[in-house]
Amino acid sequence: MSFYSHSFLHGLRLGALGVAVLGGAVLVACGDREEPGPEAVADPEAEAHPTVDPNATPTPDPGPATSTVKVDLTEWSVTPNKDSVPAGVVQFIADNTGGDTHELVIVKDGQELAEIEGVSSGHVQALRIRLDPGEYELACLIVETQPDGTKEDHYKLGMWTKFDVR
Ligand SMILES: [Cu+2]
Repeated sequence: MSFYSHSFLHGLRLGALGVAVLGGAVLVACGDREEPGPEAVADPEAEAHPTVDPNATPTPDPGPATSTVKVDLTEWSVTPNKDSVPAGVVQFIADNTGGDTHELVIVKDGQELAEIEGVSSGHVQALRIRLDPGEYELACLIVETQPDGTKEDHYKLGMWTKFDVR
């Protein structure tokens, strides 16, 4: 039963979010922290998409972008060229203008919806994702361990910003 619930919700989530990563692997967070159970059924994200067929195959391509957001990644900031877009298919272009490797993660309610991993210094990579209205975060979640053992947590150093979809 609990396995069924989890698969059901996962299907909803994938169905609701068509994610395509250009030039990279498709990666969709599964929400591991969520314990399947009665409370998971009340997931507001799932309830927001009651018409999605739980048996539907995830759409690998969300379709053409309705908005494009260029996101500058550097030490230690994530700076989109706009702080909100209308709901729809958003193309994020991550531009690493810094010296370290960074990533761009789209976060909603503490869940990683999609990410562009490992953007090297001086490189640009894009992804498209369908986003519903709401408050999101754009973040780099890389944590590096230095030779002396200290951690360099990009998020804690400031690599995140709020992003609104209206
Ligand atoms: Cu970073």
